[in-house]
Amino acid sequence: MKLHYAVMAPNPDRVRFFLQEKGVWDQIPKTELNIIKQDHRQPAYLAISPLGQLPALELDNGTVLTESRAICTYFESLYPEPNLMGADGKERAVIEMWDRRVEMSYFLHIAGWFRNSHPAMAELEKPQCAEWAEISRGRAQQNIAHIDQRLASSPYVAGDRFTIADITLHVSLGFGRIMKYRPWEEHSHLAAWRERMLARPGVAS
Ligand SMILES: N[C@@H](CCC(=O)N[C@@H](CS)C(=O)NCC(=O)O)C(=O)O
Repeated sequence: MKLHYAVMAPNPDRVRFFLQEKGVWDQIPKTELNIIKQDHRQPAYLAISPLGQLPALELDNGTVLTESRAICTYFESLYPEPNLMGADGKERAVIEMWDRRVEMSYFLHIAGWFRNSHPAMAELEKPQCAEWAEISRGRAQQNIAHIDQRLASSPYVAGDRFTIADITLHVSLGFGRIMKYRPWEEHSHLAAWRERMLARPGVAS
């Protein structure tokens, strides 16, 4: 198997933190691509992953997984402990619900804001749309308040223990810093949760 990834990119980071939490990141064969240099749009990579997105996991039988959550699902089956995606049907559903909620209500809006306004994205996101960026910024700022409220009554995003949903939120907050957006400075429950995340060796790096 081979994992194709990039540094400082949120979807590859989601998989990296997941594997670091499982303690197996160093064991996985990998190739690192540079998104800014557009390595992921060159024919060699497009032959593996025609959408030209990272990460991608190439399996020995030729199967290619190209969604970060799907890649995590596969690694969860290879390395079941520590469990990060749910131990039974109900817990899996609850964790998926929160993970998707973070992704759809926050991460995607940070991405829309960044991709449509940051100069570093001008070559990759054509055309950039200022109105889209502004709507995305507003939605991200509105929706992080709901996540803060969730963390007022729950120590972790999906409940009483650390899961992939915390990784997705942590990666999303890191991504937002590119836009100098630090919502933990105005949301106290998010701030307390973030301190717990930064204390974890698997996600702090
Ligand atoms: N839904 C996909 C999204 C993958 C994705 O958009 N990856 C970004 C990096 S975070 C990418 O490859 N961007 C390159 C581009 O847009 O040209 C996943 O979860 O893996």
